[in-house]
Amino acid sequence: MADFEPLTGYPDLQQGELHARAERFYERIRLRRTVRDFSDRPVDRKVIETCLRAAGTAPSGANLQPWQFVAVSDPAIKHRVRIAAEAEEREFYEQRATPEWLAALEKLGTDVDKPFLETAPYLIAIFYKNVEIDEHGRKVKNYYAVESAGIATGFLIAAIHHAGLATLTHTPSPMAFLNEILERPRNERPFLLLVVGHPAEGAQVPKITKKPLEEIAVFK
Ligand code: IYR
Repeated sequence: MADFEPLTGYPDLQQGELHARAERFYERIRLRRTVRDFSDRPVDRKVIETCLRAAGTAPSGANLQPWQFVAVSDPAIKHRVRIAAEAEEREFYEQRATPEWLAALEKLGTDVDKPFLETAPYLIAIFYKNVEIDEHGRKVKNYYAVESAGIATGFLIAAIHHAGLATLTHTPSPMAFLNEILERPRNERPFLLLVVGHPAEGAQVPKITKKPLEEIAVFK
């Protein structure tokens, strides 16, 4: 049975204030950049916990919250992740990637070497769950698991940026090695590996642009 309560957190704002708030968020989020050059400066676990709490507030199919986050700071585990990810990446760059794909990546200057997987203080592996396993070992279905994990990951990236830390969305493919190294059950499917930390001093990022509004949106 549905149980309802009064909505809170939506004050009755005037147009001017709506504009100002929308603008403020845009000006802040547009500064987020994918960083590949991380400092080894530690990050307090509490910061990561709070950002994960923010991610956990994301909407999800039937509110089933079909995600699992694994925050890794243990150097030995990060090392294993790096070795496994680089093996997949070598296969990608040297065998699997089409010339077209490699050409699309050229402006980002990425390659097989992923030192950031060890340098950055935190790796957050995000898994989505199409099914949940209940206490009797039975499968219980989730809905829109991938979409839900994607939304939660967006919240997480925004929260980490807002806190003042850099992120890199890393997608070695396939990522099955994450289940093994992080000892996660098979119903948890790797979605993305988020690298988190302070940018290295003097970090450089590729000169890229974002599509203008007119290209990404229409109003009817
Ligand atoms: N996963 C590889 C390749 C790569 C693919 C895309 I799509 C990117 O936007 C960036 C990189 C790597 O991490 O190098």
